[in-house]
Amino acid sequence: MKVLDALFVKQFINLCDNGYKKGWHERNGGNLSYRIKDEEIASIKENLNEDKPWLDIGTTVPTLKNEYFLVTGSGRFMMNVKEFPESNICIIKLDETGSKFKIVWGLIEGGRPTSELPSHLMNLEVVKRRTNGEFRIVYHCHATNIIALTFVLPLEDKIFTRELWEMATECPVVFPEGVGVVPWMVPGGKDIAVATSKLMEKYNVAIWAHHGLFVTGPTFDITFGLADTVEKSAEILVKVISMNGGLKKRQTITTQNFIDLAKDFNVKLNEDALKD
Ligand code: 2HA
Ligand code: ZN
Repeated sequence: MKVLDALFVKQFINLCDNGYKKGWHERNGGNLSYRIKDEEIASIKENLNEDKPWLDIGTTVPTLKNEYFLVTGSGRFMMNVKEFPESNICIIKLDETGSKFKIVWGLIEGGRPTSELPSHLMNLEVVKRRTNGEFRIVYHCHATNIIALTFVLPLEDKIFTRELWEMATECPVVFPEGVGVVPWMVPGGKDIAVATSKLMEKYNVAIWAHHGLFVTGPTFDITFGLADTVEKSAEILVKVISMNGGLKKRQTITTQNFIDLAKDFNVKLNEDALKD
């Protein structure tokens, strides 16, 4: 099968386009990675070119060795992925040690995979282990309202979790484990990758202060839906704060409400965020 005919490639491209339409991908902002299933690779194998040089990842991800990933290109614009996928995304294969990769399809005009490849692969490694292989997507976007909140809320997991939960009743059901926050760090390197992947041990959402959002999930819809839910909640919070001269709320979803909700929806909420 042609690579562009594969369903996972279509879904990947669709996510890029939906994120762009949301306004989360100005210029070359944001990136996406997908750990490809064996049967999906088998279906497109004849169209991959394995005769390529190995390049350094910049970190080591031993449990992802020999696996294939579909990723966005460094410096590429999400805006262009739908129209020109072969120029803007690529499939990479990792080597025996999980420290090198080669580009086996895509980026036909040259270039490298996303500048955040270390963060993507380290997060994919953590969530692969944590979910027994179920999670295979990591998505980074510059979600406007989440970024805005990192200028006014304390950069604490517990506070972001509680505030975001309070803004929409479905939030604690969609991300019961809460969200983690990474303080401002230089993007693109191993340090921010290590900090983010530590958070991915317990959360599916990591917020990068003054930068954006990292989310992970099992399917494209669920992963995008998670970013969408978190950002929608952040947008409501920005409106509430703006209307109300600060963080004072006249009424909100209370601790007892969350406990009742968790019981009915059968979810286990992050206990830290339930403490008043
Ligand atoms: O791809 O968003 O964090 C550009 C970025 C880096
Ligand atoms: Zn970014």
